[in-house]
Amino acid sequence: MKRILTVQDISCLGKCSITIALPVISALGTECVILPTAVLSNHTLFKSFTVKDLSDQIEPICEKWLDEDVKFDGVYTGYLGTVEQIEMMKKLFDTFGKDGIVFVDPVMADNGRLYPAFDMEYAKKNTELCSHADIIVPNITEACFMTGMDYREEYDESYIRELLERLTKLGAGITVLTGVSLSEGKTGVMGYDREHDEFYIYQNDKVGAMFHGTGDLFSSTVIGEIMKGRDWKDAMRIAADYTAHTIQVTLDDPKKPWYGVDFEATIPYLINME
Ligand code: PXL
Repeated sequence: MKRILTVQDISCLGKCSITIALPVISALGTECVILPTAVLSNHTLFKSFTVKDLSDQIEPICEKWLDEDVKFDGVYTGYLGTVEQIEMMKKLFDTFGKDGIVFVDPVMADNGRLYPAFDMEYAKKNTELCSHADIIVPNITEACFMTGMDYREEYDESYIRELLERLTKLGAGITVLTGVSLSEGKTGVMGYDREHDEFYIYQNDKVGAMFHGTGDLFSSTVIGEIMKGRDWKDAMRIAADYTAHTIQVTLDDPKKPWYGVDFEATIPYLINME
């Protein structure tokens, strides 16, 4: 069985980061080892939250795994807490990422703004981290913070291509922009594979709602599908369709939580996707 390591926070309540990655990656048939960066009462879009930083646990935990000679087929980082933790990830990639895929979701911003816990220094460090990855999946807001380009709500394909070109210079082999709408009523991804000099666009019907944690759902699905042996483009397509389907199912639930999506209801659908 394939085994990946995911490094993100545990938000006890809120359906994001590890509480999405662990069930989704497991359902797709890959062992998901977790390295929690912090424990939060809930994610940071609630009106308040507690946070216990776990940075001092990262090294001792990794040392135990080294004693056990554990190997990973991939390392997937998501929401990290501090610039110091981002620094630690570079070493962690050297130690545990060299036999597999390093997948970085530079979670830090959406809708034109940084998340409450972050500042420009964090954004800069997160950008550096992306240059150590094989695959990166920023949304448009994150890409703007990473490249210095202006954030736009309305754009055309040339704007997205320019963002992709600038992001590609950071160094990852595969760069994928998420939340890309190239025509009315559509949304999806646009990616670039440097080795094959190949662009990929996938657009599905836009569901008229935004929910928290959907980026984590998308990324967990992508890495889970890649671990199944799926080509990166198929993995992106499946993840985009699955995320859209889950948003729709959540909207149809009269008792939906405001803070996240009902991915629990759609896991059976996911595992049968082609
Ligand atoms: O879904 C991204 C995410 C993960 N973890 C925490 C967050 C967020 C986004 O706000 O606050 C703690």
